[in-house]
Amino acid sequence: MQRLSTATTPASALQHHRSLGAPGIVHLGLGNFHRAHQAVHTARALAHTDGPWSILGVANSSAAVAEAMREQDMRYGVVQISPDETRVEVPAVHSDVLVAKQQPDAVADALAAAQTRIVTLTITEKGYTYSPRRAGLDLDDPAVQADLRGGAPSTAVGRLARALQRRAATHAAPISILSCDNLMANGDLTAGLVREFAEQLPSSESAELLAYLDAQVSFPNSMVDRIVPATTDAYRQAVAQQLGLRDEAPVPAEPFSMWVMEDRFAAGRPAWEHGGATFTTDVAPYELMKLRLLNGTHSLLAYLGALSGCDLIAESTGTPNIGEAARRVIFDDYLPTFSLPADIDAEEFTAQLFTRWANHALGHRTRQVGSDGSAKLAQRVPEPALHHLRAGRMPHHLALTVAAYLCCMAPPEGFDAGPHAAAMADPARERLQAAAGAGGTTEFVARALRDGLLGEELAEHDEFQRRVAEFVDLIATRGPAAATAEAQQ
Ligand code: CS2
Repeated sequence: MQRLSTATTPASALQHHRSLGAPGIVHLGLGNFHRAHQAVHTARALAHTDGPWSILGVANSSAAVAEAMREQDMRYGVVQISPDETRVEVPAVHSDVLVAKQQPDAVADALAAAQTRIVTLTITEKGYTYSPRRAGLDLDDPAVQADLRGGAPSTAVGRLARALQRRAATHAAPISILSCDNLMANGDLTAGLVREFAEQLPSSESAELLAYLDAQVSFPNSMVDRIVPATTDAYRQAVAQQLGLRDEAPVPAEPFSMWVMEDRFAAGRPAWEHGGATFTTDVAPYELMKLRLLNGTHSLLAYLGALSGCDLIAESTGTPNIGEAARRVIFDDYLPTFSLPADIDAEEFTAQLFTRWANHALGHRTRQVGSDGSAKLAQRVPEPALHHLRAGRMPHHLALTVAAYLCCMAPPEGFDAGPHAAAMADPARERLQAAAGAGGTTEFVARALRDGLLGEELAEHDEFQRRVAEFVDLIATRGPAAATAEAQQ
């Protein structure tokens, strides 16, 4: 079978037929999410309005996708999966790809180039070297310290700050840094981290960078939403079936996609409004809706699902006691904590979420959503939990979410969390297991929460800790269904 390439892509699958303009966008984090989200919206925008906005995609360390894309003239299929249809589209919007670990200088040059006018980021929550304990840049992280000392940076914040320093010292051209990760006020957060990095530099360097940041760099906030599972052979086969071509880098995705951002671009932008994105002056209500209703509930579905033997989010959603727990966490614990955007109806949005989660054909796995909970939960649970606790109410299903996470990471003695929990990757797993080793459940939960997992205020909340500990014990002794029944009383 022929390989996907410029010559073989059928016109009917191409999202965009123009020749590519200059790489005005450098993207950090060449993962599936970027390739099925910003790349697709950008291709649609370029199909409508041409411009110097091709994307230079930068993978952090893994070379596999970059190599496959190179062999395919930067092309790959986005395999859109709904229960009754599979469609393949080829965005064809990348002009080149790099791997930061292998080509650090080329990445630094690209970020510093005057023609680069936007840097987009999908580096995942843990890629920001953010410390919830410090509520800022993790200055205890050896990688951050190394980046501050100099040499080729290895953290995203270090890489951005060093590139911006170079821009400041050379052409000083304006640029926008657009975070597309699931973090509250992701633009403000990124700006704050880069500034903190700048403040740690020797004073003359620091002053120059801070002045450039103030004058020439914008950090718009954005909300991104599309469920994008990991690639498997099934998706390679789907491209083979649909296009009759071999694609070694396809990306599966649900049909739904949403992108809402602030229109604060220091050096222009693609006509994303023609590519399905929405511009607004206030992204916060969309971020809150997304992070709490979708991502927060997703975590509950992942952990309770994994503990109940579900491989897929769709199975977990379809398990009655877990589906009901998802409904309760939405209506009792998340929805009362913020105001929805004016154009969104709670019932409709929630019904749509359940339909999206129930998409079996997508094959979205509990282990994928459950991975890196130590970085994700901090964005999803503490603020809404504190909202209720400060008013004297216990958010039972948020406590249950945290308990289910802890049971997946550090299963209590004699409790088998099962293969899906065991397969969840998390940098905090070892620490949590060590914390579980000594003392009873209450001490374990206290130690785990004080580890910086959910910020200080929640970690010190005795009642919340106790409720989490009760759920951990219930899950371990009587199983997750007993815990959901208890939470629903
Ligand atoms: C998920 C998200 O893995 C996770 O934590 O909650 O990746 C989710 O699928 C996306 O944010 C959907 O937009």
